[in-house]
Amino acid sequence: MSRIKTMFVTALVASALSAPVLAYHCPLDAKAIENGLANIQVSDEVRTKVMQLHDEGMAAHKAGNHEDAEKKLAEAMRILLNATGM
Ligand SMILES: [Cu+2]
Repeated sequence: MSRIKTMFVTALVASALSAPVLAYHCPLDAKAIENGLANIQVSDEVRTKVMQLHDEGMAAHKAGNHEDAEKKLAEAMRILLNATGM
């Protein structure tokens, strides 16, 4: 469990740090969030909130509104990271 968590957090941080390099990485962020939810135990409240932001983010991404999408996906990742206690 803790090794998976470490890998997940590493992926999240890498994704966050890559923001200035890649123009848009909404699908990568969404994937990281999905992996996180699959591998980390979080409360139903956190899961619901994270999934809502994930879905809103991907909807914005599909609509071509990538800045908005990344804001929502970043917020979802922040909530997930907080939920891990790191
Ligand atoms: Cu996008």
